[in-house]
Amino acid sequence: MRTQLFIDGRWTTPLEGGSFDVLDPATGKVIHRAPAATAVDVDAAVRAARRAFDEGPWPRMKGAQRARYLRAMAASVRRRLEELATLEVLDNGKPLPEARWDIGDVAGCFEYYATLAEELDNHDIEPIALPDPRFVSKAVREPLGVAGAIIPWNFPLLMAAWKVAPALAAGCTMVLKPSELTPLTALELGAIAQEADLPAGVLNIVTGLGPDAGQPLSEHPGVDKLAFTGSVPTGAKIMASAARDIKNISLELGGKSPFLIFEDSDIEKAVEWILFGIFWNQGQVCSATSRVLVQDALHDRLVARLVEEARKIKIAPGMTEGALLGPLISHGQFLKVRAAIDTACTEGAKLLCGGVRPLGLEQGYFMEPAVLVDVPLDSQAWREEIFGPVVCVRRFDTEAQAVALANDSRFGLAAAVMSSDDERTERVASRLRAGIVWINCSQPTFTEAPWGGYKQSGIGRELGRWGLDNYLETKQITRLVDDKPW
Ligand code: TXE
Repeated sequence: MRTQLFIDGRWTTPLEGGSFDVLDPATGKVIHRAPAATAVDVDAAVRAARRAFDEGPWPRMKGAQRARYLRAMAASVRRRLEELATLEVLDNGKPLPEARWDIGDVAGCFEYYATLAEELDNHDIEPIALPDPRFVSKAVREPLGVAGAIIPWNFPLLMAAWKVAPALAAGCTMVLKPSELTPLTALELGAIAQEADLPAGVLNIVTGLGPDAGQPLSEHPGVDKLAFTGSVPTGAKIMASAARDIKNISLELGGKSPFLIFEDSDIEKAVEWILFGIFWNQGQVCSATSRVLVQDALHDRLVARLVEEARKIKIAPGMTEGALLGPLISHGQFLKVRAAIDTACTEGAKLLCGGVRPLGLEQGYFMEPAVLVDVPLDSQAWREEIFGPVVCVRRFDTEAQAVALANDSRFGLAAAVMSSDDERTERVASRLRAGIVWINCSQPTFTEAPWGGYKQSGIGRELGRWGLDNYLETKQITRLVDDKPW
């Protein structure tokens, strides 16, 4: 486990010498003291990234050349898959098989953007047809500059990859600020960059607290672009910092995603996808389908089966064989989720199961999966992101009512719909105000497809070619070719 920051290709001790505790959420015990960056370290990291961008070869290399570094990083991640997955379990608490998927996806993300970097060599110049024959014009795509990435704790290394891989593919340089709750695997990216011989300053990693390290990064005038995933209040602060000197921003800010289940759905499949859609990663997923809307005729039977299956979920530390639900990330998150359940019950909802610490697992931040029904529409539980293993279920009558209930939210990240009528699912999908709509499933995520939200769920799209566009500027170059007098 690393005790230093990664700045300008070297491991460096924080200039003010601080560190912070890293806890294992399965035990609540301190497992490491990570380096705590402050504004001076962030400044050194941004200067290194600036130099690497302004003077270094990185932004001027052919995409194919950058792709070789990205592929080397992917290979290094694959070589270390087991080690990184274990570290992720220790730091985040998630079950080991999920951590293995995440790390496999990290390697896949670097490989995918390596391919896009290669393709960029053929698509970086686009001729523009002009109505005036005295001019020829072209649009050129160029790297945007120095990017600052601030990421959360729910998918620690994967969230880093979603930003680092496209930024580097585009030719940007980057300063990455992981969450203080999960700094371990992100720091390993420094070693992975070294193994791949990445030029100094192209990727810099500063771990530390939000106000001490994140804020100076978001305010630094040497940063051209900010990419953030996290909460709405922090996203708003980052947007305000960016506004000071008009930095480019992309924000992914969570949601309150609906899952519409029509009465012609297969009840067993519906239960299976609801369970995965909300209890995967302990419900700490920005796209979690936390509001389930079930058509009247199916509602009672479905709720009964849901509770039956939720009770069977094996809750255990992430390294335990067969564990399906690990601990929540922190004591603070446990209390926040517990408070959300209590408030829901005082507001009129009924708790059918869960929401308590399982017997025998009192040490960590474990919670039994909770099912809430009759959740009032104006309650906090229905409206605000809980970010834990809590599903809210309501009934609906007509398709129009279901769509209206689904769209009645300040968020719009994801939504899901299930029905055996394909015309209906297509119709509903087109009416849902969300950046991602799953039909007859919930949560499958592909590096190739755009990811991001409507409304307060954010600005911009990650993944796919949209993710690369996040880190590119477009320049118009127009030449006068016929200088006869005008
Ligand atoms: O998020 P924060 P927290 C939601 C979820 C969760 C809640 C709070 O509902 O319960 O947010 O989680 C850095 N300037 N999501 O407190 O504060 C911080 O260090 C710059 C949804 O962990 O948004 C971390 O690296 N940076 C979500 C990152 O911001 C600052 C995933 C995220 O932390 C900062 C996680 C500041 N002033 C939580 N303050 C999703 N969209 O997936 C903090 N940070």
